[in-house]
Amino acid sequence: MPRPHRAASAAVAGLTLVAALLAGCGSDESTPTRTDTSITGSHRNAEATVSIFVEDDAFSPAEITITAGDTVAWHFDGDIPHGVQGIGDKAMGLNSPLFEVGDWSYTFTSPGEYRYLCPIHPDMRGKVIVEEA
Ligand SMILES: [Cu+2]
Repeated sequence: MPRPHRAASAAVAGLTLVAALLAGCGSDESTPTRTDTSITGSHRNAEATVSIFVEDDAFSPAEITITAGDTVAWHFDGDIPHGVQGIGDKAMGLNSPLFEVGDWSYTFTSPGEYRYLCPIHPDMRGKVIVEEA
């Protein structure tokens, strides 16, 4: 049963979105012991979205501290492509497409330090420190 080819790009975009959502939600392999069992829903208090700007050859700010449950949104605005790629097992879920201009976000559910770099420019590095909620 052939499908119209023009649907393919929309489908790819949809899959990319789903993949991003799954990546954001599926990285809880090292969940710390939670003593606060009263929070059972998907919403914790005061979840925030924090912005990092990706211009040519730098993440700005290069280091941020957030609270578990917060989302980091990388805003790409350069003349050449950049990406976000985690360093080490802890940051494995950080794996964005390459953008010259675009947005990519990731929700950090587990406390710890997440280091990342741009896969094209390994000298472009950043760190997200996630504190316990
Ligand atoms: Cu780069």
